[in-house]
Order: sequence, then structure tokens, then C-alpha cells
Amino acid sequence: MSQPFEGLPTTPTADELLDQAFSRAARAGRAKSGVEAQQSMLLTAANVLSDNLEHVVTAWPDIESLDPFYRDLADAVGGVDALRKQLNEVGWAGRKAGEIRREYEGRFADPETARKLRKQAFARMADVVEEVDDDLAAIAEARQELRALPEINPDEPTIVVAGYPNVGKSTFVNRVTRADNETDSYPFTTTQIHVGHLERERIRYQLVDTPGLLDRPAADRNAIESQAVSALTHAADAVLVFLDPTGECGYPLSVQWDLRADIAARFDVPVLTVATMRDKLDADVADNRVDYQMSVTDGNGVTEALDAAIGAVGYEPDLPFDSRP
Ligand SMILES: Nc1nc2c(ncn2[C@@H]2O[C@H](COP(=O)(O)OP(=O)(O)OP(=O)(O)O)[C@@H](O)[C@H]2O)c(=O)[nH]1
Ligand SMILES: [Mg+2]
Repeated sequence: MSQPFEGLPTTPTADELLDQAFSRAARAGRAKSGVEAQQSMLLTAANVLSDNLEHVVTAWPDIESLDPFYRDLADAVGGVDALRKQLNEVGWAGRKAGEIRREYEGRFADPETARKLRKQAFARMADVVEEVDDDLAAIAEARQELRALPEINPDEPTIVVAGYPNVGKSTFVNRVTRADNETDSYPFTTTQIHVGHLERERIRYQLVDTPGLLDRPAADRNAIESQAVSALTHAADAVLVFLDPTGECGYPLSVQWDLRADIAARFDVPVLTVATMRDKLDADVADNRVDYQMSVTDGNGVTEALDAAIGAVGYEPDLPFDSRP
């Protein structure tokens, strides 16, 4: 399983395409003389351009058939409508190169006319390719962003970990995910998505830590971040919201509760509330809205919180984990 944008080839610029097409054409022309040389140049340039432009388009997966998680992320990066339009423009330019060739090739009467017309055809091809330079640049940028996306398997149960910065999300994810399967980080626009894996009763779970996305009120997210959150809502089977009851993370408990409400409203899956940093407190937090309390530092309550999330996902094993042989 790999993510759908991983293998996207480099997107050329208009200049690169034209350099390649015209230098290959010049080489083809040198092998011949007279009208034939001009014809060969015209054909070569048109073929190189249409093949390369078409390749830019066909290299992309069909946006419509993408998993919603990836479609939303693609939408976050520049927007899928814009991307579709840019790919259409590039496809048009590829076909146009072929049209120009067909328009000129029958008119090469004598070497002198042929040379003049071939130059004219090249100038028109260059104009067409220059016209889609912006589209090529936008496609190149979308590719750059999208190929860095995490590999989230839509078929694997996914637990999203949310909460304000410094509440202990990463410490928890690193502790419970398999040591032999280290947490991978993926830069996504202004943020990073971390994905760790763990296995229970032969079922592989994905644990997603999302600094910069689910760590502040929805109103503070920009359009890209909101779209990325929307992608996460497709991927999540359960959400763990972490609260630091000490407030030492820098956010008062009341705003942490507001974030929890925000997330619960956004996600359609079970949302569990976990108070972290239990070791820093003398007693349990007396608030019945807290589902679990734990300390990742001394390990107390960690298994319980994780088991609850796994249970909430709904792939609950027949036997309790601890009673396995
Ligand atoms: N005492 C104590 N410290 C903890 C516990 N869990 C995490 N920490 C510490 O709290 C700090 C913040 O933890 P992180 O896991 O980086 O927090 P985070 O939520 O991932 O923060 P961001 O990545 O900034 O969103 C680190 O210094 C951790 O070592 C805990 O249960 N007890
Ligand atoms: Mg973190």
C-alpha cells in the first residue's frame, strides 16, 4: 500500500519542454537534408511536445476515484478543481502541438519555403507551450506537496490523537507504537502529520498525531488546515482528545474543553477524553467528562486509554489483550 501521489514524475517547465523538443528536432534535421530535414524536425518537435505534455496529465491518478482522505488533501493543496483545470490545459497544449504539425506538414513544397514554415510552426508551438507554463508550475507545486503525504491505509483502523500543543500527544504515540516501526513524519504545508502503527490481535492500527491541525479552535485554522482536518475526519475511526489538567502546557483547561467540543462536533466517530500528566497531580481530576487519566512518564493508565480507543474503533478482540497466551 502506498499513497497515490508517491510515484508522480517531475513536472517539466515550458522552457525545459521546448529545449528538449527543439534540440531533438535539430538532431533529427541534421540526419537529413532539404524538405525532408524540415519535415523530420517538425514531426520530432511535435511528437516530443505532445508525448511529454500528455505524460504530465496521464501520470496523475483519477481524482474522482481517490480515497476521500487523499481527495480532501489534494483539495487542500491548491484545490482539485483548479488541478483538474490545469491538467486539462496541459492536455490541450499537447493536442495543439499535433494539430500544428498536421496544419504545416502538407505545405512543405521546396526547401526554402519548408524552412520558413517550419520556423513558423515552431514559434506557434512555443507560444502554445508558454501559454501553459503557469499550469505546469501549479501542477509541479501540487505534486511537490502531495508526494510528501503520509501513507494512511484507508482499510486500516485509524485513531487520531488531538489536543493543544504540549499536552503529551507525541510522547504517547511514540510510547505505544511499535519500536520496530518508527513513527514517520510527513511535512504537509505548514505542519507535519505523524503516523505510528501498532498491532493488536493481528489487527494493525494507525495512530495519527497531527500537530498544527487539531490543536486549536476551528476558527483559527486557515483554509488548507481546515481541508486537512476534513481529510482526517474521513480517516478516523476514533479520536483521543488529550487535556493537560495542570495547564502547564500553556492553555487553560477551559479552552482545552472548548477544543474538545469543537472536535467532537467535527468528527462522526467516538471521541474519548484523556487527561494527561497524572503524575504531576496529587489526585484524579474530579470531572466526569474525563474518560481516562494517565501518565506517560510512569506508564499509569496508558494501556487503559489505548485499549479504550481500540475498543471504540470497534474491532475489539474476543479476548482481553492481557489474557493472550
Ligand atoms: N510529567 C509528565 N510529562 C509528560 C507526560 N507526557 C508528556 N510529557 C512531557 O510534556 C512535554 C510535551 O509533550 P509532547 O508529547 O511533546 O506534547 P505534544 O502534545 O506532542 O506537543 P506538540 O507536538 O507541540 O503539539 C514533553 O516535555 C514531554 O516529555 C506525562 O505523562 N507526565
Ligand atoms: Mg507533538
